[in-house]
Amino acid sequence: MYFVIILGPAGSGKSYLTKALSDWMKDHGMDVAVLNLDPAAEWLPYTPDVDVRNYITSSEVMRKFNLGPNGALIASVDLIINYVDDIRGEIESTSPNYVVVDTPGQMEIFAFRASGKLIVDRLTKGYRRVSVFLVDSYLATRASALLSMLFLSLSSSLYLQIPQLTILSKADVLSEKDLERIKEWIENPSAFAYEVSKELRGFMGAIDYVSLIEGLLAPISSELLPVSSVSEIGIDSLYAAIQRILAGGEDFLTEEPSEVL
Ligand SMILES: Nc1nc2c(ncn2[C@@H]2O[C@H](COP(=O)(O)OP(=O)(O)OP(=O)(O)O)[C@@H](O)[C@H]2O)c(=O)[nH]1
Ligand SMILES: [Mg+2]
Repeated sequence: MYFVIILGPAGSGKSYLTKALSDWMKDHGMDVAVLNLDPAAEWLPYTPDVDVRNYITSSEVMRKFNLGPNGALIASVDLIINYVDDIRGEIESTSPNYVVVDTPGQMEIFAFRASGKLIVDRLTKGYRRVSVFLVDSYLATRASALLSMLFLSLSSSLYLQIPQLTILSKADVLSEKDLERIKEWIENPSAFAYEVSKELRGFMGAIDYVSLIEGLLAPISSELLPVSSVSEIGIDSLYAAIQRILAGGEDFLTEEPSEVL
């Protein structure tokens, strides 16, 4: 079994990508289970095979403990830990090749708190995993916003300690020109830094943006892959990139049921 964990800020397109990627894999003959780990989701664009909401929902926690929406989400994510073994058992009983995991909307609650890491580690223990971090294309056309998102991507990867792919979600909203500009920034840290400095007009002028950007881009191995769940742009490339991380690109390794490591 291989875990693909979809991460990203609220509204970045995690749930739609969970659907698009898992549908694509199924269409290509793979055995995929979809796990919803968002206890606050009221509606999902897919039907999960395994659903945390069968164990706990934020609305229930809100009522029971008299909490507001954020407090309830924090508490429900903390409480998921009690059910991780059951969730893992449900997944293992169907032993799919891949498990695509949709995560809670407020990523800071999941990716930057002790319980999030604990849940991911316990859920995936012994199996290979990769996370896919979504940078919303609506933000990526502004160099300084893209830079902030790259920080966020790096910090979630450092916190969860999972190999991570950083992708541009909702790429269908970008024009060819936007895509070219973003590609140039990624390939050329000096051009990226120049644009950031221009936008920030001297704010934090003491920062050496070129070195900073070089450092941030180093773990984003090749490029910021443009992907769309609506037009399916880049889903095949995303799958190939996932494969490269999980199995060095050898399909046969991930298309057969895996041994526990
Ligand atoms: N144009 C476009 N819109 C998209 C795409 N993917 C998602 N969206 C839209 O973006 C919004 C948020 O998508 P979701 O998949 O629910 O995002 P999310 O990260 O799961 O959101 P939360 O779980 O609420 O944080 C929805 O209105 C989708 O219709 C895409 O590839 N292209
Ligand atoms: Mg969602």
